[in-house]
Amino acid sequence: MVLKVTALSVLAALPSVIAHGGVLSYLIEGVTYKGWTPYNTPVGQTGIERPWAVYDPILDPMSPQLACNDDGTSGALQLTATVKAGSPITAYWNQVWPHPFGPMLTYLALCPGTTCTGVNANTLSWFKIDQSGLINGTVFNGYWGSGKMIDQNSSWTTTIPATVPSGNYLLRFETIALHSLPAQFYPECAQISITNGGTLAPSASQLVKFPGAYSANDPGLNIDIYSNEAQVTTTYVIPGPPMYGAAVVPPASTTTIKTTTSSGPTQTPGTVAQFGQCGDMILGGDCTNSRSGTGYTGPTGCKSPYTCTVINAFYYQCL
Ligand SMILES: *[C@@H]1O[C@H](CO)[C@@H](O)[C@H](O)[C@H]1NC(C)=O
Ligand SMILES: *[C@@H]1O[C@H](CO)[C@@H](O)[C@H](O)[C@H]1NC(C)=O
Ligand SMILES: [Cu+2]
Repeated sequence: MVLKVTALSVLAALPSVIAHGGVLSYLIEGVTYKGWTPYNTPVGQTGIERPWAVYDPILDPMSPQLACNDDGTSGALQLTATVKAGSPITAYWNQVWPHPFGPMLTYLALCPGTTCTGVNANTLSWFKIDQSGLINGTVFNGYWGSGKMIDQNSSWTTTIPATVPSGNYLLRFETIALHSLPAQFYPECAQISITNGGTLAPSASQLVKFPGAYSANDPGLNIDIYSNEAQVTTTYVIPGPPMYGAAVVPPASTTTIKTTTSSGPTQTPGTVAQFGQCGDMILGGDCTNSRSGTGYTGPTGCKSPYTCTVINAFYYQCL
């Protein structure tokens, strides 16, 4: 009996861990660099990745953790990888990455001085060197950068632009998951020293702070991918600043995606009674595909006349 209870509580604790994650390693010019190992003690950990503690997403675009999924500081035994400008860098997420709906983004930030070690990530100015949003299909069920990342062995490869000046940088890989609102941010950073660089510094309009680069009202973040409108929308505005190196273009005529005010899941009558937990009716109730809460796999639909209502990103209730 005691054993059974223990096993059950372990199972119950698992989904919140395995449902999310982050970058665990990097491949740079044929060399694999171990990343940070969350959930292990920081004592003795060494690697090129900035420390981060848990697999949970960041839900607030103004969180002080948004730069590197931690307090912004380097580890006690922080390392730096050397990489030539023009080279690809691959980041590997824990497998299999569970969130196929949302963009992939990669940023660089130049550190002052001769190393990024000791530099707080929140003080830096970031520029975007790579992004992938809605690749094809509709916002509702299209193919996204994050889906491509999953298809690529839960990895993403970004090429350091050959034009970037040499120096010490933080490299920030980010995947944003849009299966629930608020949007989920998963950023991690590595310290790199770029050699053989070019001469094109980012322009002022391409530089942003984290937090600061995103707002909860950004059309690419305040987006209900389950709305009727999303089912016919084939464009998506990737959040953040204009890309580094992009030609300056006049502002496009407003083709932003409108978001609906009521953002509940599609309502199909079900079996859940008033005040019971419910979930998304379209794709099932798990964290992987549903907007309805981490690890929830129970029945999705509410008994008539109750409505499945968003309480928060992790809990929907029949009200
Ligand atoms: C979207 O792109 C992917 C990868 O290129 C492809 O496999 C898929 O068939 C495309 N889907 C549509 C609807 O075009
Ligand atoms: C897939 O990624 C893992 C790291 O998460 C790596 O160990 C493995 O070699 C990769 N497989 C392929 C085929 O690249
Ligand atoms: Cu998750």
